Amino acid sequence: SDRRLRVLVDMDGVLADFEGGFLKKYRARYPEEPFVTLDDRRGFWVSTQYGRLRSDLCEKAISIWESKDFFLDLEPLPGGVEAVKEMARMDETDVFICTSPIKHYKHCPSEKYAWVEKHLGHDFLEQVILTRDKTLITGDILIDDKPDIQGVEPKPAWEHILFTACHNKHLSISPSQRRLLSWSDDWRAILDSKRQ
Ligand code: UMP
Repeated sequence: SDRRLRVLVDMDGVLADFEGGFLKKYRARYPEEPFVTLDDRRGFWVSTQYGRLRSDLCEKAISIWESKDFFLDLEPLPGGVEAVKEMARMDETDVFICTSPIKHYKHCPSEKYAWVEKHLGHDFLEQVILTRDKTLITGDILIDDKPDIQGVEPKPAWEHILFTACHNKHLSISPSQRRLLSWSDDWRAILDSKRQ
């Protein structure tokens, strides 16, 4: 029906611990190199901050998430899998996982599907949307940790709910923008606020 609520949920930084998984594998592979603690992370792009630390560290950072098993091995963030499963069981609610794969496509897209199958079950593969442009996807809300979500559509259908992450927690956002502080925060109230 046209009354159903459509929720789009990002994967990296919202359901899967990209930042924690990155730092752990970066330190294991480059134990002698400097790194950025999660507390000191600023800005969405890990590669940009590492490149500012020392220019050659940009490509070392990229080498981590381009490696086999990086995306598959990411740990679920607390409460995310449970929240998405509960949303999917709610009346009049459709939930999709909306995630941007990296352009190095050897491992990332298939591992994103494998992660969803592992943590949410085979049937949930129906709900996966891989896109580099989330503005093209229609929905009532998009829960995403990236502060600026842009693409070819200047007026996306969704309201962006900023999911708090190490890299965005200090950002002051416009009074109109809403945050979800974690999956312990009241995501049900945000969904209810969008229902007809
Ligand atoms: N990513 C990069 N560079 C970075 C940080 C992340 O390419 O410095 C990748 C990881 C994800 C994608 O595949 O960007 C972000 O996807 P969304 O969370 O926006 O869906």
